[in-house]
Amino acid sequence: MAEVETTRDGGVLTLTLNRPDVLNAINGAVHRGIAAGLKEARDPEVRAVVITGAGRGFCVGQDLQEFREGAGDVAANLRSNYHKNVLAIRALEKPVIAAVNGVAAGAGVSLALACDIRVASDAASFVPAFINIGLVPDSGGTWLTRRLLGAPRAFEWLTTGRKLSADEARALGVVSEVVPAAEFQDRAREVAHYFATLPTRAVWQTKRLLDAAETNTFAEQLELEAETQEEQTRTDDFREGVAAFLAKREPEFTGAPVESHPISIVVHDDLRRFRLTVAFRLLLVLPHVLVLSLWSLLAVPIVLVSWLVTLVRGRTPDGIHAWLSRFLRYSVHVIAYEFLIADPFPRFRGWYGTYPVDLAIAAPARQNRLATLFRVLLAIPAYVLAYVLGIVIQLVGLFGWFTALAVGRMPRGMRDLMAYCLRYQAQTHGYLLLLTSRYPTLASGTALQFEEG
Ligand code: T3D
Repeated sequence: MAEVETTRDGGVLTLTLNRPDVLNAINGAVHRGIAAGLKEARDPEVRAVVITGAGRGFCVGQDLQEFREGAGDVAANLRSNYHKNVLAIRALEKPVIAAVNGVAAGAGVSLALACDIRVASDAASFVPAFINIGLVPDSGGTWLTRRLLGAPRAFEWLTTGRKLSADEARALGVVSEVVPAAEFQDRAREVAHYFATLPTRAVWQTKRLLDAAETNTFAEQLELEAETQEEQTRTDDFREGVAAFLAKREPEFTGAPVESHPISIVVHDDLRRFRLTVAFRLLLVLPHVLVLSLWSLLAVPIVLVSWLVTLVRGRTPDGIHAWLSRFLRYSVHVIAYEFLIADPFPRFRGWYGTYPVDLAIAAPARQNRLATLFRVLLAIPAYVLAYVLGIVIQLVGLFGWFTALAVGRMPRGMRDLMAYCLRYQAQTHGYLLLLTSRYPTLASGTALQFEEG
């Protein structure tokens, strides 16, 4: 069983630290599991993240068994593991909720404090613990407690190592609410789903602004707020919020980023190609072609159902949207592999964050019923262009094949051109599959992102 389990429930991604025998003490596998979960959380369909623990503990920090033979290079471990994960929580453009089910100690306290909000079971407690073994707080523990409690109270708590009960933590503002243990899971789920329905971009910008306020002057912060507000007015959620207010109805936010197409390609490929798998690429891709054909057969009735439901309700059901998103993403992984836009052998499941050429798809949004009715006809011009761009991919892929075979690398220009064409194709198919009502676009914008390989 995985040391960190990830589960999805609508827009909520839950990471459960899963070493209950040692109260979820952190070892290498836990670090890696948290890192992978936070990467998965970048999927636009995820709009809130929960971190919690299995069994009676939340997380008791570093696994002290690993110190039995000596501490090793502690600073290196902190830098390459703990720091990466707490920084990733702060940088994640979604709310992160610590559902503190039981005792939190050492870096487990830091982990909870790095989250945006903490909901605690009445069985939870908070133990700084570091001082008890002659260490200082790490993983942001001093910065985060000082920010929450102020220097004198943080100093007293961290140097005495005093265990705070959940109620004491609530009184100090360390947690926002305490829930009886029997009701805890339900309440944590409720809080997460509430956050997942908010205008995600506005929640993220609020988190970013509050973090920036730590170091900004008042005048700098005013300026940052003004710039951010201007950006927010260009989001669909802002338009929806105002429209809903004026129509006296509940808003339906999607969390879509600013003026970006809801379907975008994210590339984090290092351009290196393994000559042997390049040589046999067309053979190696065959199992994927077979699986993709089966997915395609299944997709036909599902799209028909989706079309009918969207015609009636003006919105694609969440479950169907999620399934078709995985189907489209998987097809992008396969095409990227086949034409050497990326090198690793893809997985068969189409999860976000599992391939260097990835497809980000926003949560379902309202769709115009008339445009839904005539979707196939409306898509024809885009489809013709997508077909032409498919030929471009094939030609560039052919030249790329010879180059990669000769030098073990794909030239950046070729890779980027193919990714650009692939993005248009994916947007066209997404439009046809009713994953978005936004017409495909050739404008690059934020819908094509190249990240460090
Ligand atoms: O190199 C680097 O990475 C440096 C980074 C350091 C970051 C840190 O986090 S340093 C701080 C490490 N954490 C601690 O010092 C906490 C140690 N644990 C405790 O003080 C207590 O366990 C608690 C107060 C948290 C809970 O007490 P209690 O009585 O509820 O439970 P327990 O009986 O002590 O623990 C239950 C089991 O979990 C027990 O195992 P056993 O005897 O049933 O086989 C215990 O050994 C194990 N456990 C608890 N904490 C850890 C642990 N095992 C490994 N590492 C732990 N941190």
